[in-house]
Amino acid sequence: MVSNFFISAGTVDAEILNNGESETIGVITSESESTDAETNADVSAIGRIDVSVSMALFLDKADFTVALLGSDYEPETIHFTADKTGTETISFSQLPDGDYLLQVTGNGFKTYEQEIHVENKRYALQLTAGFCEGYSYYQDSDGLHPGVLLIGDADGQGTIDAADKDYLINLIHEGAQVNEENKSADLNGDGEINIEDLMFFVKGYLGEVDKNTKAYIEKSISPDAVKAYTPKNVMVGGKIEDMLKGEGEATFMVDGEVTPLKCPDTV
Ligand SMILES: [Ca+2]
Ligand SMILES: [Ca+2]
Repeated sequence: MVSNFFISAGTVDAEILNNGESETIGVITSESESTDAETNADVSAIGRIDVSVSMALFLDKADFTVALLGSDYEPETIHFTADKTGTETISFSQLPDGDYLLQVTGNGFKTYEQEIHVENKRYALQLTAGFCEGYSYYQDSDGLHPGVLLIGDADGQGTIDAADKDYLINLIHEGAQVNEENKSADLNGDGEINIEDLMFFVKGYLGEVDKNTKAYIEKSISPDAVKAYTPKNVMVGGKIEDMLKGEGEATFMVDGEVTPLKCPDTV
């Protein structure tokens, strides 16, 4: 027996080809009328936004708060230290279609904002603290680059301008210690306010000129769009949804014959 799985956007047809004849054993679709509670999820709220944040600056400490305005999600905070860099991903799933505003804030960083129009898909964005090597961020480039979290908001007002430079230089001149009021000026998070912070300010201040710091948004099919419906004459082992997402394997038994299937392979 030969089994084929045909997978398309949101709809999956399962067929068993037996001796050259085709017999459709089921149509798997996000709109199928299954009695399984899991397959009856609200198909109008399948949008998903995945935000990845990583470090492209050598900082002792940095915390970022990621919020999706327009959604019911609470903001989440990401912590980085000199020893803990890497990439952190925050996902917002089951989003109804509509317009959302991604907002990322961090001590000493310009407030990052990007509008995302959600329409039944998965939207993936990468953000980096600082610019990455190997990408062109100029306005007339192709725009295929991560978004940039700009360092340099020394006075904690959410923007980077000449006032930050004056504020920082005054603090350095005074030999100020870091406290709750001026902590934004400790841009590199090392517990001191000095010339190193001024260097980081310059990175962010100059970084904005003629640059596009917004992330390219990668669109793909939402994993929540893939819902499985099992016909009565088919027994299933494993989770079909996991298999369709490429995360697992399901076993089908039709008329007593077992057929293992693993997406995207055909058997
Ligand atoms: Ca500022
Ligand atoms: Ca510092």
